[in-house]
Amino acid sequence: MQGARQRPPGRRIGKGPGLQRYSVFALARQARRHHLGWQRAWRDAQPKRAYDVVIVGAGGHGLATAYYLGKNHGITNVAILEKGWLGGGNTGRNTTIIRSNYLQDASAALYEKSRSLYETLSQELNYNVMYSPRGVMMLAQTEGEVRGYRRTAHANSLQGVATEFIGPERVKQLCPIIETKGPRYPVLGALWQPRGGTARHDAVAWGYARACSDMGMDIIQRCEVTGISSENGHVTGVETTRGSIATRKLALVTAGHSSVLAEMAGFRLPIESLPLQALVSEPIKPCMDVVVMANTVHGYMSQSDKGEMVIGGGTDGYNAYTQRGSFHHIEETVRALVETFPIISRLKMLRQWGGIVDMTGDRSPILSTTPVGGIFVNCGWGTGGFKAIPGSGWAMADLLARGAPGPIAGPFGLERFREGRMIDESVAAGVAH
Ligand code: FAD
Ligand code: PYC
Repeated sequence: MQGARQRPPGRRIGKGPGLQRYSVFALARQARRHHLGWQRAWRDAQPKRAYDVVIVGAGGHGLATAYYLGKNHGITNVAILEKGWLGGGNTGRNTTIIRSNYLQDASAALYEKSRSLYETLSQELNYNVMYSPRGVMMLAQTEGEVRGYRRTAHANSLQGVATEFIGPERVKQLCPIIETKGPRYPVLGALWQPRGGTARHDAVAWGYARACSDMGMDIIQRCEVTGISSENGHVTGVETTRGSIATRKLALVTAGHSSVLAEMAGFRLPIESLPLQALVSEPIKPCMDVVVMANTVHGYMSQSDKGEMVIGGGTDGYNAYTQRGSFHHIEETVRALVETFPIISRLKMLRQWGGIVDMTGDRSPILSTTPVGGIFVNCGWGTGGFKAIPGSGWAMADLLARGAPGPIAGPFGLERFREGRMIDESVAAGVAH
């Protein structure tokens, strides 16, 4: 790529001449200086006239794409444009569940790649993303779910993903606060992934941002893309609220706003945008050290390091762009969880918020070339893309650098909707839709 500032692929991030390394020694040194010597984690970049690659959206997926472009492919003349603040979209609004217990081979390969990258992400980025593989269980509360999860456990063992189907006694042992003999749906077992868990969502965005900035990439916040230009069927640049920027490679990584960006480029995406909400309770003493998802009654819960119960349910039943969500959904979610965990019945809820998720018909993502030359799209993660950030970034960087998908992104192209080659994950997607 001409004019690219090249960095040898595979170089370890965090040892750049300019970048302060975080360590216990750095902490001690800074403590002696009253913490006045810390650097900014990333530069506040001004837009240049042109870049080799422009990425729209500084959520986890956009930032991870940029990071692996630099790390794996040596491409660093990259701008990441963000209309708000980095990590302010779904990446900073999700409930941080990480798992790879999907049914289809293509999904298991993508999500397990991602989960395995999470295992060492803090060391790789020299930034504590607080990955906590505390274990994730998906409760089976109907005979249909028992059969479905047993099937997934078998598929996972063939795919090399460590999950197992466990009975109700083991569920109770792992999570004593569950009411296994529930009033409507008793717990019949669960799909258990011991190395699933959670991570700190903001830290994932911040860690990638810091590493990208260290590689010389420009993260440009408060810079909304308002138009996309092309000539002879190939992208030439973008219009933004901070001026025009030329590029021959453009990645649209804007989650719930993907259809808006696609319309600017002149094509359509099979995406629906829906609000999904979550809430947290007042902090309480540690009472739960696993993540539990109860998809039949329709709710899930984990406990944060601060002690808050982190709670979510399903998407709203209609398309919208409000980062809020409807009130009756909270009621339905809380009712489901009180039934599953009676001890939370008198907890006060502290905060509630929403994000706009990008849903495909088969509940699988899109990592793809598009009808416009040089434009690539990464979207359709719906309710479950936080767990996928490292793997998606890895695969998307490959797609951008080579202009064609590698083995991980291959099955997730847009053409699957035309060819009827769906990757059906409507059950494994984790929340009911
Ligand atoms: P985002 O983080 O939304 O980033 C896209 C960015 O694009 C935004 O910052 C936006 O401002 C920017 N943008 C949009 N339009 C423009 C424009 N015109 N110009 C410039 N910038 C623009 N996933 C899990 O795996 N586990 C979970 O437990 C989980 N829980 C969830 C709970 C909730 C309540 C929600 C809402 C989502 C949840 N998800 C979960 C899904 C997950 O959050 C998303 O799939 C993931 O964060 C998507 O990341 P992203 O980088 O694609 O999108
Ligand atoms: O994908 O595991 C998931 C998830 C949980 C809550 C929202 N999404």
